[in-house]
Amino acid sequence: MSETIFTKIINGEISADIVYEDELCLAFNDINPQAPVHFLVIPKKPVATINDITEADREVVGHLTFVAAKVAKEMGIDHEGYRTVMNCNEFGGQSVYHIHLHVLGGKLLGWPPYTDKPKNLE
Ligand code: DGP
Repeated sequence: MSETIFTKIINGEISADIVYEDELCLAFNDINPQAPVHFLVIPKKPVATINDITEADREVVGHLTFVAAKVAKEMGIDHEGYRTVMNCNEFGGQSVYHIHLHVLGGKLLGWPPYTDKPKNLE
């Protein structure tokens, strides 16, 4: 897969507001927050989309959720609640092709996550 902006963040080539890091993953605040708290948890291994996850990635993919919950707790949004989202491809609204778990919280979130009739129901 071609390198994305997230690889540059992992390699320290561009800066990000990093909130957590370990050997498997990195978490940093989203540059375009959609909620008072909005950070991304990404694997250090580049995987383009959820569709590209292999058997070998099972541990790290599970670890993303573990880290999301740990950081959410540290940020004090665990009790009121928050949302995790991983977008996939065009219909999912994915714009960076390096999987990432969005963690959104700090206010009551709306549902469903679209305003127009979704394309697949037209
Ligand atoms: P998605 O649309 O699900 O692929 O989400 C990509 C997110 O990545 C989007 O919410 C904005 C965020 N993002 C893109 N480029 C950067 C960047 O350079 N720094 C940070 N912190 N976030 C970025």
